[in-house]
Amino acid sequence: MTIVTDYKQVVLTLVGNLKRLRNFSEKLHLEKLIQVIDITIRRLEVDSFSIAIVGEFKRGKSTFINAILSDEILPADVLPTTATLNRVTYGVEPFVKIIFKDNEERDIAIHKLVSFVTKLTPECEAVAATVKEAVIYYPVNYCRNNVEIIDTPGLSDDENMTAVTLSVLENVETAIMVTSALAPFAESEGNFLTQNLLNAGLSQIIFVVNQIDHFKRNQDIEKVLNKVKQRIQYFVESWAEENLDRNSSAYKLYFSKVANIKVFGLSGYQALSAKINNDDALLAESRFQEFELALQKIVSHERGKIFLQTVVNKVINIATEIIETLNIQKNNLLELSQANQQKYDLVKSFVLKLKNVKTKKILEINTVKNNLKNQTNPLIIQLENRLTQAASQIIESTDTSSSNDINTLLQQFATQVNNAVQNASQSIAKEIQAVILRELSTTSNQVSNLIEVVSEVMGTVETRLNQFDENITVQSNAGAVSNSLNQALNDFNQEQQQLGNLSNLFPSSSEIFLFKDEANGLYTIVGGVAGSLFSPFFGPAGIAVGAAVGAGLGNSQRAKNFKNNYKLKVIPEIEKQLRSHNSNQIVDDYIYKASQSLNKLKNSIEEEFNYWIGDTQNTLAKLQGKQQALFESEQIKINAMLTETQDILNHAWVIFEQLNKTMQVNKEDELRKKICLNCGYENAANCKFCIKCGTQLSK
Ligand SMILES: Nc1nc2c(ncn2[C@@H]2O[C@H](COP(=O)(O)OP(=O)(O)O)[C@@H](O)[C@H]2O)c(=O)[nH]1
Ligand SMILES: [Mg+2]
Repeated sequence: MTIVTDYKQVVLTLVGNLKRLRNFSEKLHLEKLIQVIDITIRRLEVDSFSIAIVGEFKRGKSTFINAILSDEILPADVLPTTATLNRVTYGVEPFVKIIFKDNEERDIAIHKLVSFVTKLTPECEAVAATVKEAVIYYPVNYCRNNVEIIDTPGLSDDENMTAVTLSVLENVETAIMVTSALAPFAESEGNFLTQNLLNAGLSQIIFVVNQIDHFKRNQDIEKVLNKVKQRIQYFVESWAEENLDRNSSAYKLYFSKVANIKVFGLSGYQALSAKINNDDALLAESRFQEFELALQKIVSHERGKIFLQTVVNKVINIATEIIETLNIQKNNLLELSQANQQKYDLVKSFVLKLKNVKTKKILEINTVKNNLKNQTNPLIIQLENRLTQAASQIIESTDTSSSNDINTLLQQFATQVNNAVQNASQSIAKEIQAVILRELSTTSNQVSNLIEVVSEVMGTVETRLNQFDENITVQSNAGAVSNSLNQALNDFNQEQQQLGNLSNLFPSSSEIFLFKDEANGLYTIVGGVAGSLFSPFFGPAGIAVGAAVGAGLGNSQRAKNFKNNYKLKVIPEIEKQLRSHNSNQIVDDYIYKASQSLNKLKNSIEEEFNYWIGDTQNTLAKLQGKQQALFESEQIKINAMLTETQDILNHAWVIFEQLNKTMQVNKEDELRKKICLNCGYENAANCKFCIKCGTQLSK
């Protein structure tokens, strides 16, 4: 399909594409694009063609249009005159429709126009301020078939007027920029051209250098025209250099509008006079016909292509902006997803840290359990030695000289040995207990610290998780976990107190009684609370003291013998009792209880941590899954829009190139002009009637 062979199909495709772009613009909230698209679609449907006459005030724009109309229709004056938009369009009978800003309409006679659209008097200016635009219906051939020529108020006049002019630019296909030969293309005109005209949606700009009648010599006129061309070239190129990337589509579009700068030097004023007075010589002098030929060509021959070009330019601009927006969104999405990933990773690292803390704590508690055994073992091993030592020491150090009564003496020995053994055993029991309690209390303190730190970390993690997705409320477990752990620690501390005194497992007090064994007549030491708590070291069987005890102990040798004898009897007894008693078992039982308590604590830690970690990991997976899905669906949507918009853009560029090519062909056609056999006027090749005298032109 080419535009030449199937113009209608191309238009349909463009409308379809614009509608798709509108849909995307809506999704992307690109309000400005929606507006441009709506206007463009409407223009496509109406098939209108608009030419705006723009330029600074007093360049002769209104006079120039009057010359086209061949009559003084639009008010022109030495003072800034035009205050509204004046649309000239075809009408069999001339009249004017005034459209007010409140959308009221009023038809007026054409000669009354001056009172509505000028600011020549304060009264007129007040009325003009209420007018949106004036539509001038006039039987001018150029305006047949929905062509309109728009007179704009002019730039730099005042701000409102400039705004009115700029608002028109998005809704026209061609702009004719009127400048004056007296001020060849001022800097302000250069700025208007580059910043406004070339960046508007329109696709063709024609330059008119008006008021050439100020120069009498042709070579001066040519000089001015060349100067204007150079200045235009300079402004266009330096702006592009500064503002556009050479490889961008904007650059290509920008230059396509000034690919062939058309500059017409003419005198609107002379042309108007010549037409009113039928002065052919003046008309020729005005050089107006050359311009009219171009205008004729535009409205009759090039119109469709220029119109398409404008639409294609708009499609390119719109699609490019949508693609830019989509790419930004895609980047944002990627950044968001990366930021999210980082947030997840951070939480994951916290969870992992907590897991490690837990594992370390469990290992530490296991070590404590082993310590209980390892550190008490040496004390158990010392037990027998220390008890027998205590017994011997007390036997050695007891003074026997004061008493000759064997019974009292024996009573005294028994009590002292008993006390010494008891003290020694209790002291060892205390040492063992101290070791165990020290380990347990260290554990308790450590776990207490752990709970404090860990519940803070868990709380932080939960707060973070809660911020991930405003639609998902993350249940907080940190408090409950911390409570449970504290409860377990309380229980653990309680159990330490319930462990009791290890020294209570040894005799705490007893009385020693001395019995005479009737069978052999010997005295026997017997634990007074035989079979009771005393039993670990002094069993129910008495200790035979032997025959040496009998006489008084005043003699030191005898006392020594007595003590030795006593030792010989008592110490093996202590050893025997110790062996039979199995004090290891008592300590083991104690340690077992302590270990059980540690186990309980350990299990609680394991359980609570696992619960929290498991739950947190689930939440994390849920959040991540949801966001991943959202991210992916968003990405799919963006990619789909991107692909489709890119297709539309590619299609627009194809049309763009085709149009450029046919424009080229048209330029060649231009050389083949149809000469009017009646008046000799050179008409464009596509003209059917002479635009000067109306004679039918031969093919
Ligand atoms: N000498 C000369 N004067 C012109 C020409 N065109 C317009 N003027 C005068 O310049 C003044 C401003 O013209 P006007 O059409 O109102 O300019 P506008 O403000 O651009 O619309 C008027 O006094 C016109 O008579 C021209 O081609 N030659
Ligand atoms: Mg004017």
